Amino acid sequence: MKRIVTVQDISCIGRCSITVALPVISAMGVECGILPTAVLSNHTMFRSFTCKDLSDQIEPIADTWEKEGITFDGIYTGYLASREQCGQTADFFDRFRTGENLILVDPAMADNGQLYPAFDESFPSAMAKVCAKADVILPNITEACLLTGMPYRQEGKYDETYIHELLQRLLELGCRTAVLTGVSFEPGRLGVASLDRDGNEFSYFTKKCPQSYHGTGDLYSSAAFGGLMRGLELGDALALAADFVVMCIEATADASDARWYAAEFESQIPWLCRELEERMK
Ligand code: PXL
Repeated sequence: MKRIVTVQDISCIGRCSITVALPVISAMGVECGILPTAVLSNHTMFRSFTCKDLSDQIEPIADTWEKEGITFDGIYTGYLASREQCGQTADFFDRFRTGENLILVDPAMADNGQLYPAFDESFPSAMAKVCAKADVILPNITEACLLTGMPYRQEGKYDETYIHELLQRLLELGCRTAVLTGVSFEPGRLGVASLDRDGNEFSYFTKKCPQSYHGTGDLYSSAAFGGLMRGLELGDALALAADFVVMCIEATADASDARWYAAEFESQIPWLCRELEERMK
């Protein structure tokens, strides 16, 4: 069985980061180690939150893993709590990269044209250095603009040329493959577009659900990474993750006790497992 480590926070309530990555990646048949960067009472889209920064734990944990000879087939990073942690994460890549493992960075820091509340304007340049060391990065359009300095354009106000330029600028950060999430060229359709250093392009669109819930970006990255770890081609992994997120959003919208602050993914885990096996054939 493949073993990965995911580096992101624990938000105790609000289904995001590690409380999404761990169940989703485990269910996909991949051992999921965790390196928690912070413990929050809940994610930062609530009116209030507590945050205990765990930066001082990252190095001793990494030292111990190195001493124990622990290795990873993949490293997946999400929300990082500070600029300092971006530097620590880049160092972690240098220590645990083997040449064969896959490093995926979801620069979770912004959405809908705005940085998340816990960050200031200096954060994106620190995250860009983490992206530079990744094999695959998975920003949304807001994050891609903050990483590259390109102007942010809302849905309906951009075309394929804009998305292609964003992807090219993301590759210039240093990563091997850039995947943009939340791309829409026509009403009612939403999807992803990717470009790699060899010029290979891919895009995949699903119906656009009218609802939106927090944590769907983390569900997307976790499922895509799980698929990649199980040997799916990039395009197949991106498509599986997109279909999974639609299933989760629809299940949440149908639930009588749906919570505004998170997408209900648990009920869709059996679908994800079945579909993964099917698409691996
Ligand atoms: O879903 C991304 C995420 C992860 N972790 C924390 C967050 C958010 C988004 O707001 O606040 C703490």
